[in-house]
Amino acid sequence: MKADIIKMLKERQGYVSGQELCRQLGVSRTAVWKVIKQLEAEGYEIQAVRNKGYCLVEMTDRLSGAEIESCIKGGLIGNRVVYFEETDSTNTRAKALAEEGAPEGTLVVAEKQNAGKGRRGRGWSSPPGSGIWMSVILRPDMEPSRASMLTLVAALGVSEGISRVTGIMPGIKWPNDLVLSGKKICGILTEMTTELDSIQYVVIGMGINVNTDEFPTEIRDRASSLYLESGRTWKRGSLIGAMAHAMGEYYEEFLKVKDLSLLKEEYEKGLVNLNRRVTVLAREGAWDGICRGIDSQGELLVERENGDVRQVLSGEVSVRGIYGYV
Ligand code: BTX
Repeated sequence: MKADIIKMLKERQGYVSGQELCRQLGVSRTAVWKVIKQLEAEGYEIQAVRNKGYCLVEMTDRLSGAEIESCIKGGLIGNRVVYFEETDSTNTRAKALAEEGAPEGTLVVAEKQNAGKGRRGRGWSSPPGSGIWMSVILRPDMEPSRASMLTLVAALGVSEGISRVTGIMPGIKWPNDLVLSGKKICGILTEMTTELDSIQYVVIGMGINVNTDEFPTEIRDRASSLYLESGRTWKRGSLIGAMAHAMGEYYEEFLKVKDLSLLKEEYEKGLVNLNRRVTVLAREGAWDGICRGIDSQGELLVERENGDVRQVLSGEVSVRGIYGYV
């Protein structure tokens, strides 16, 4: 009910009468009044005027389960929201929920992670109040070998969601980072559990630096945020709503063919590596080439000096630009 009231207040430019809220939600005036008081205590500035009703004047950027639910625009992703004030890692929580049978589309969000995970055992800085740390549970009916493509689907969704809300279009550094001015503003970690030859569930974790104004010294030179790049702060709830919606749309496209052939062009539009020299850090040694895009399986196409084009599998290698991080 809290999420419904937030949503109704947000959608209306002016006042919503208490009577209307009661009627729509099928609850008493006292119940509505109690929720309004709770929302005020949580930082929403609500004007209550006799004979007119309630009007949302301002809201802080504080996240809560109800705030996130009020921002979800329908679609698969975010059909269920699980929110933590603090947790170890939303990926770890999402995996536990998936084991218990949580449905596809469940979105797990935390204000703070005390053990945020990057890839290959690396950490992810996830302080409270400034970023979006979230994971989504997917249950696609396909072979496990196709799951790594979902990282690219998520990158598209996050990038499109950011662009719809802020007008800023981040670049994609294949396969799983979003960058602005050559610095990382988002990382994606995909984890999977399989059962024989099929996927039981996939958890896609996304960390987005939104209003971060300062990073730990060890990542300061390669991390940035939407705030640092645009000079203003953004409402994380609106971003979550837009990213979840966009990701749902791309995921639907992906499921039609279970590969990236319908999304390849869109992905390449954002690909910062495109037509640039990259260094592929493979286990057998590093080699250079020019990035020519991706194929329908999400592999990076890298042209060598002799004109041969090699496919680079995500997970196997890291790709670096010859200058700096991108
Ligand atoms: P990655 O291995 O590509 O990147 C991790 C590296 O990025 C770290 O070693 C560090 O150098 C740098 N780094 C750490 N924190 C940040 C940050 N906040 N911004 C920019 N750079 C940073 C990328 O791994 C995958 C990250 C996924 C994070 C999400 S958050 C929600 C979900 N839960 C969870 O535990 N992980 C995912």
